[in-house]
Amino acid sequence: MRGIRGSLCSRCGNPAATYLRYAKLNLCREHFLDYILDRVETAVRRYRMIKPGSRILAAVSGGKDSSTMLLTLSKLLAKLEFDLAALHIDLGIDGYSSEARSIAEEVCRIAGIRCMVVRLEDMIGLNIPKLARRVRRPPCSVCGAVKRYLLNLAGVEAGVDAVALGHHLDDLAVYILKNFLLQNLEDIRKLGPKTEGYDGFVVGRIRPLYEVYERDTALYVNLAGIPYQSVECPLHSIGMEGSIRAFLDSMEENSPGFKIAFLRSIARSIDKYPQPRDEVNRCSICGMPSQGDVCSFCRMTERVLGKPMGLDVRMKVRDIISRIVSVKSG
Ligand code: Q46
Ligand code: ZN
Ligand code: ZN
Repeated sequence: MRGIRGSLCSRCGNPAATYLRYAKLNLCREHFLDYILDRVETAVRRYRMIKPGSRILAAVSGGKDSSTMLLTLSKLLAKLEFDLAALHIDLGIDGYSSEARSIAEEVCRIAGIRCMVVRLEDMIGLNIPKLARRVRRPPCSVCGAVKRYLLNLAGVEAGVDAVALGHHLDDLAVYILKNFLLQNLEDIRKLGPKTEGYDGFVVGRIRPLYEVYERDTALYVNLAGIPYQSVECPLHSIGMEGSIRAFLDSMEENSPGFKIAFLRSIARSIDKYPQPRDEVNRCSICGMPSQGDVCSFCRMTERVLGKPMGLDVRMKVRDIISRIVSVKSG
């Protein structure tokens, strides 16, 4: 446990488990868990992520961030009156994915939330390492595209109002600043706390951890006694994000709370960033978002397998969802 030895919780006077510099608070275990739950609830309300009656599909990876998101959302079900189910995508990465899957399923069981699993190899006969080799692109770029496609597809097929993503404040700050430096301004708009879905083929996205630090998600799962995957994906590569993260960390070190202020300003000005022009057409094969006539997933699978797989995948995902009879309601 972190925290200054001998410090007492600012709320109850019991021994503190941690000190939060950005909030100038010493907190014991119970008050830390309550504090993070409160931060999530405040962000969900502030950015109007969930309305009463909303149906939300949470993407769970087995990592600490999405587990924190799932646990906190599950504790808000009754209060905010929404429905929640979870989706795990099994990417088939050796030494990583099987553990990720069993932990994700365990966390869903603990949270009392139904979990559907979409196994990429069952969908297209290839896992991420094989697909990336055949496409000759970096694994993370292929993996990111596949996850985005499957999440949107599952969200559309499940008829949910939004997919909930476990992106925390530290990662979002890095992505936003990177896109600003590269002047990919349309991509900044996609990184806000909430993006709207449209026309029944683009599902909305929400980020309940928009104002939660990565350090706090690690502490949350630790103090809550929740299992989480500690090994990093063996295909992970850092690239330019590493330097941007180091810069943002030094800003935070000198001025605690800097990243929160940065993300709040972005959320306030998000409408000033240009509207993404991509993904406004429907793929003529699978009906999912596409820049042109055929979506990138159908084009990619056609190139490596000789057949665009979007429609087949859609039918398989529909079948998985039909077996999830209902979702837990508040
Ligand atoms: S799982 Fe996939 Fe990540 Fe592994 S291949 Fe890269 S994107 S690092 S979150
Ligand atoms: Zn306390
Ligand atoms: Zn398609």
